[in-house]
Amino acid sequence: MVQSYSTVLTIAGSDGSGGAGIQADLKTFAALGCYGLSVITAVTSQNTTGVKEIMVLDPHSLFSQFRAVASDIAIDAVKIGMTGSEESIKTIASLIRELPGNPPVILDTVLGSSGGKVFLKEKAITVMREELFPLTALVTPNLPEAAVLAGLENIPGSIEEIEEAAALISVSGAPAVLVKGGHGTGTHSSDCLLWNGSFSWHSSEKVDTPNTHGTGCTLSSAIAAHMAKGCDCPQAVTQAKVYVTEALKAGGAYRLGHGIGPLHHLFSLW
Ligand code: PXL
Repeated sequence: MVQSYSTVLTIAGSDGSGGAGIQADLKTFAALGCYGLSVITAVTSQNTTGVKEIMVLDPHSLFSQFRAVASDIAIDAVKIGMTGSEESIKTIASLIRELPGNPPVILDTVLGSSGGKVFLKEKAITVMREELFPLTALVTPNLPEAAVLAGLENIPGSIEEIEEAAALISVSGAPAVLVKGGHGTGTHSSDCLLWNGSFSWHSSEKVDTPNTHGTGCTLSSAIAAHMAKGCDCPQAVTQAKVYVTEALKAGGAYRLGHGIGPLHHLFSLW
């Protein structure tokens, strides 16, 4: 009998060291039983010690990569990571608008690397809010990104502050918001989901590991994979957090490179 894959498209940057970006996304899709497709927005030169250089691809290339894939293959979910520039964001928005079937779009609001490299200028953030947010099923800022996107002076810390940040981001155009608490203090990584007008909190144990490079990319990709397979947003978040926790635990046993190593995305295979 002929079967259909659940397909997920990632629109993101390449990380040659394999821990984040497109490479993390494709491994996550594969681990969770989905067929991964990709459109590369930027080529970063990086390793486990940080991002050295970024080459943003021009809108024509995005257009051409996207059209080739989307004109041929049905897409069940989309994950957007590093977008690269204001122009890229506008192009991605117009391409998403013409995608048949309205698949769920998960936007990881990547504003910079954890090492401090800025990926998007302020004007591009405004364009992201105006053009991309309304096209998404979910946006997934971490705490520092939530502060920027919500226009808050301080990084939210308390439950009330985090819920307020999620609400402000939602008012600015995103139908659903997951504020990731991994950068907060405490023994648990508690994420706040604002979905269908109400808050739910999703908590997982914080894994004690030096290898956290690409955790955000991996979580948003895992959410997209579960949504491609038919989960609603809260179910997808719950299951994605289980996957990320296991991948962090398994990755802790390895050493790769001289800096912050990756998760073990394929822990269930080897
Ligand atoms: O984790 C954010 C991120 C996303 N995409 C690419 C990256 C990084 C962080 O370094 O390199 C390509």
